[in-house]
Amino acid sequence: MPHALTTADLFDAPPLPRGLEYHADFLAVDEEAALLELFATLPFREALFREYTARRRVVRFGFHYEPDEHAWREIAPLPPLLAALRRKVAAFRGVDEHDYLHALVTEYRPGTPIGWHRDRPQYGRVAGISFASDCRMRFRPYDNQHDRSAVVALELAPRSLYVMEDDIRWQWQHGIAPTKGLRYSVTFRTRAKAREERGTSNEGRDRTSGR
Ligand SMILES: O=C(O)CCC(=O)C(=O)O
Repeated sequence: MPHALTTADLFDAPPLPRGLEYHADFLAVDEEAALLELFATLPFREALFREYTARRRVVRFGFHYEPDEHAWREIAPLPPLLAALRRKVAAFRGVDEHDYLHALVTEYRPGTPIGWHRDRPQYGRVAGISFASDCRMRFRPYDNQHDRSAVVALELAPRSLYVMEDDIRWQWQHGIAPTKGLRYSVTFRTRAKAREERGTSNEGRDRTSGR
């Protein structure tokens, strides 16, 4: 269950940007093990973008926003274990489970990064769960991308949950440094409300806006 903050956390750690939350030990060890068994059966493929092929490999479930078609496409229903994970995250966040309409499983072989980006504006709230090994996730303000002192780093432990909503979702970019070990993540996304989409209109401005 979510990590209880210690006194050291409260006094030593700088506050996270608004809308970014981190919860260690969100999953139990046996829940992680069962999902890793599922991941071993999934047909991962390199993530393709218009201009390049990323090194990380992905499998998508639920609904996906297809930028070339400017449309939502239904891909495949979530396997039961992934649906159970979505239920757990949704209950924790107080969100209807079906609002997390998109589920992405990503495999990072050792040395695989994900570059600076914001998720597509068609997606809204984001929840990510980490598996198998640690990684360093970094955040930088969208309007201050060259100031290294503004970068906020978060070490993501296996079985942890992070949440990106509000400011961190729209006013910050994020990325993951090359992973040391094999890592998997599950990312659940809601569909952005019209107000959120209008609020950003950032497509084409982020070097890697679509994920
Ligand atoms: O692997 C993660 O936790 C982050 C994934 C991500 O940022 C993305 O797919 O856009």
